[in-house]
Amino acid sequence: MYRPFLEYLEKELFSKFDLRSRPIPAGLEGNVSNRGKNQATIQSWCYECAELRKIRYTYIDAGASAQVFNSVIYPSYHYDIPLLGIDLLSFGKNKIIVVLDIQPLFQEESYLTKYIEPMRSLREKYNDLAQNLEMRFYDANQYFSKYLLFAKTDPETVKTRFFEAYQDYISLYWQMLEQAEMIQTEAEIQKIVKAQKDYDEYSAERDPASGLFSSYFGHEWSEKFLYEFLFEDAVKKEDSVKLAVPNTTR
Ligand code: BLA
Repeated sequence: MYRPFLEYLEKELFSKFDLRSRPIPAGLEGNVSNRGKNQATIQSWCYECAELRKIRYTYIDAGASAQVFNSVIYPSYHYDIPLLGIDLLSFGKNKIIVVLDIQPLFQEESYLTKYIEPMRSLREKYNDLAQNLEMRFYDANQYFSKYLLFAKTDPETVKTRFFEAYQDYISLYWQMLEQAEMIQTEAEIQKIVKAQKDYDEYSAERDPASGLFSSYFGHEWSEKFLYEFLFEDAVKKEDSVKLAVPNTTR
């Protein structure tokens, strides 16, 4: 269902940037689940180039029971521009959720004016795809923009109207990147490094996909996938807690 979205993004990337493959830890590039009747496969791709330090996308195909296309694009640490976030989900015929956002690294007014206001006209154009749905896992005020597209919809709308919106948002993102000025000072670069790491940490902790991965591929694989690939700059909370709090029960 979302293959055309993957293909579109891939074509755009390869035509606009000089991509190199970015290694995916062994065993995490793909997997096949043999649990249950429906076979599920997951496959991921990862690239980098001078402007974008990590481009990752993942496709889950479990036939009619689940189709997922998920992607995050992380700019180079020399740019303070937002990340591009894509999460397209379909669980059976009746649960289709699409999320698309240019995700701000900071919530300061000046930052939002510079990078999020330019999204406003697209958001207005696609108002029907921005349904102000409540977020149960994430905080809408952290790493999301107020102009995100977030809709519960149907296959026909995905194929037509949402696909058009998808192309428009991606092209706005390329424009943003083209116009971005390189950061010069080490202190400013470090601020971006930290913000992108915080994004990974936040996302790894909240990601509603962990149950989905576990059910198909097991808990161990799922944790590795989250912490060593999807959000590799996140440090696992349990580990730091274990280090910080000595075991006094023995
Ligand atoms: C929700 N994303 C979800 C849900 C799942 C996934 C299972 C819950 C759907 C539901 O039952 O309501 C799935 N998330 C995934 C998968 C991956 C993943 C498979 O990261 C990785 C391969 N999520 C993102 C990105 C965005 C995003 C980049 O990973 C930004 C556009 C958004 N996903 C997002 C939002 C929700 C969601 C806003 C709704 C969450 C909520 O209700 O709080």
